Amino acid sequence: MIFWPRFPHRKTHDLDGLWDAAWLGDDVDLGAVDLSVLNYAEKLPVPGCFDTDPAFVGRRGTMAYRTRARIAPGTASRVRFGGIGLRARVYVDGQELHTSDLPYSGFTVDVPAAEIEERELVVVIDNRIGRVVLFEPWYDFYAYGGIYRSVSWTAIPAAWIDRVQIATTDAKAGKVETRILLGGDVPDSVTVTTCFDGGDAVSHGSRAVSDGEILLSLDVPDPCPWSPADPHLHVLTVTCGDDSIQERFGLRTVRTDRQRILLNDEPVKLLGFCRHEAHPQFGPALPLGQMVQDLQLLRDMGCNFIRGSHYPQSQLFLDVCDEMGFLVWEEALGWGHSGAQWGRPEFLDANLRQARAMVRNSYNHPSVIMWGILNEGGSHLDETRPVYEGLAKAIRGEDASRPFTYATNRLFEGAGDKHLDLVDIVAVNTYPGWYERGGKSTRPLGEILPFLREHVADLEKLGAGDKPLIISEIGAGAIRGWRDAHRAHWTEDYQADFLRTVCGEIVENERYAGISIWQFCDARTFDTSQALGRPRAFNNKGVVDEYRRPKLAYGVVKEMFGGCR
Ligand code: ADA
Repeated sequence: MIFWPRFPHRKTHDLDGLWDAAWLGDDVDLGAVDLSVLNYAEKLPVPGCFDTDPAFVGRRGTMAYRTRARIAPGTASRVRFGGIGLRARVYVDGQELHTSDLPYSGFTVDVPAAEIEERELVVVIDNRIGRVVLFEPWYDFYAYGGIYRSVSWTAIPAAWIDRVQIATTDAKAGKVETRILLGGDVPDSVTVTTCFDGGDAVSHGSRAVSDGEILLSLDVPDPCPWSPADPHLHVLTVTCGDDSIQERFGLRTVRTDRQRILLNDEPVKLLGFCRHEAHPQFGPALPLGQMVQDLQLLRDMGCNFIRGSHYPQSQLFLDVCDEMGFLVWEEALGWGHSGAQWGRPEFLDANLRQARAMVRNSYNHPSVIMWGILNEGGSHLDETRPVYEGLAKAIRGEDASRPFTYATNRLFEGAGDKHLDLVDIVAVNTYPGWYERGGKSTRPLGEILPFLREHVADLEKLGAGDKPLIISEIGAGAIRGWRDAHRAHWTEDYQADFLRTVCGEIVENERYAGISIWQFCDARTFDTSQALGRPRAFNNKGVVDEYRRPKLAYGVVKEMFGGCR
């Protein structure tokens, strides 16, 4: 499926569909693949994960995917990938063109022109953990193998438009700053035309190109701000020379003011969930229908907010969030790093590449209101400072228009979290009443409120008392269908009681700028003995199960959030 932006002058092939596939085994490295001897005996869907399919379920190893497209001879082209996992090598007509080691991140591959018309695209996927820096065996979600998201192939002119970044400076008056990013044989100057919402084209004459970019300040005719209540979208068409691009965007600003988050200069309270892109049959390769259903359920509960835990989001999903009026925290992949990774140059390098790609890919989504990094990283350690600082700087360098954060669970460790000075919004993951202190009470619900209030006091001590605070994770596990008079851990009853206590506090207390409950739906996790604390090898803290069937807590959250939007 083709997501935004669109290129009206280019021939674009949507490559989603059934591809040929060849299973190479469980010990073949990408570098050792000989394409000429592959036997494509299988058929697999793209988008899709091979290890959710009955024939390869649970397998770890290497799979080659193959498809073809007709590109006019002598024409250069680009293949656009919405996201793969865990590692991919891309070949066209047998020539190796790219390796992606950033799971979930969207990327493009430039393909040189050729004299043949029918071109062959092969993508070899390796889903073995340990082959990429950014996925470790301790991550509490399943590491799938496949082409998770849509793929398209487009012919490009000699000089082409890569993206146009659109930043709102005044939502009501419709004032935007645009940054046109060019690629290919970039000329010194080029004629530029713009047009909003299919209206009259405005010529900007010949514009000088500096560092591959052109900057323009524009006024949107008939401006209508974007908000959750009225998610109005505008489309900007930019033509430079022979190429055109259509970017969809929303007029909205987001900033923080002391303890509050302001959307279009009005305070907003973020009420919602952390959401994994997960389904037993599809892994993270969710069909559009499932994305829409998830958002309908979230809306039904009165949510306005989604933390896209724990990786760069699908562009298609963000398109739908733009249209349905959800506010999204998008975060780079990273989970619980507290060991030896910090000093390794390749760790910083992969994180920087990933963070920059995330911001560039998602820049124009009005739904995305903040950037996050490194879930539960070692932010209490001095040696982690260069990575946190480097990423904060890189993200702000790409986009100064959105707040920056990371989810910490290190307020209590050592001298506490050491990098809160770097964030615009403090985000705390905390599990009182579930992973109970001491582990002695049968129903430790009484632990929740004192613990949350302790966090608020901690922030004062750590010098972050004046920043907005989001409880970015809190939750309790429940096995759907397990109801019991004891209302103990793992019952739907305990989870419902737990979330009633939590939501009551967050909704009532103005100190909290928001919450993303852990989590929306149950999601598959490790296939190892680490799953001993994860019955069924699922993280069961969803308020709906993996098939989106509600637990008792669904109704409780709906009751507590309802009317809060
Ligand atoms: C952490 C982590 C989540 C999940 C959660 C839990 O906070 O960020 O991904 O693993 O714990 O369920 O314990």
